[in-house]
Amino acid sequence: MKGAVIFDLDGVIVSTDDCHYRAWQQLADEEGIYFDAEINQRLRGVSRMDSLEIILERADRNYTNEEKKVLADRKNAYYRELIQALTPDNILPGVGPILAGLKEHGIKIAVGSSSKNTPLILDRIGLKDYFDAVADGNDLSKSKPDPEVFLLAAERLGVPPEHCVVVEDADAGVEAALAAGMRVLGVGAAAANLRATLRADSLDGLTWADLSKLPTLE
Ligand code: B16
Ligand code: MG
Repeated sequence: MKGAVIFDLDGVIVSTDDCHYRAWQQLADEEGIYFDAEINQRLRGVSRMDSLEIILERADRNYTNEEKKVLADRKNAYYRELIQALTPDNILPGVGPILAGLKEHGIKIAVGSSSKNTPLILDRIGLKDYFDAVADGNDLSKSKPDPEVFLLAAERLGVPPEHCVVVEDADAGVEAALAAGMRVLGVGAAAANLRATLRADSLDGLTWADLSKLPTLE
């Protein structure tokens, strides 16, 4: 049977990771909490509230649940301001040709993202109606590395998990894909992850045929 490819959004289709980083940095600076690039790496693919918990590890006081909600909303407002500037030009190199090639060869494509801002981002980059299915942070009760997001995407595609390949930039996402019983191509920050089935620095230079070499898609 024809398989499917499920793409993570942030760090795979578009580089919103820098916008997340800047928004969290602004919040941490305002709160007087230490934050740096290394801590930021731990936030890749992790939900907004779980990301906040990681940032608050360096806070010198405890925050109530109500305060945490206010902080998360503030960060999201900073982030949404930044992503308003996204356009189709921000789609990462190599993504367009791979998506088109997969479609042309009858392989279904989906987005599997932790982000509740997925609909806004897909709209800004002109890919709102392009995918056969979308599963995102608005649908989820558990964050990556839980497989929920990818299992839901596969269900919405009507393709069994063993016929799905995931493309991910986060270690948490690689684990989520493996836990879903899927093969996974690690790109960007996950290109060094030896748990990934295949690894590449980016999608630039790869073709749909490179992905289709994975037996799941045949
Ligand atoms: P939001 P992905 C993830 O997107 C980001 O990598 C992660 O940094 C972010 O905290 C998470 O989405 C939630 O995003 O605050 O917009 O709901 O990599 O799973 O596409
Ligand atoms: Mg990601």
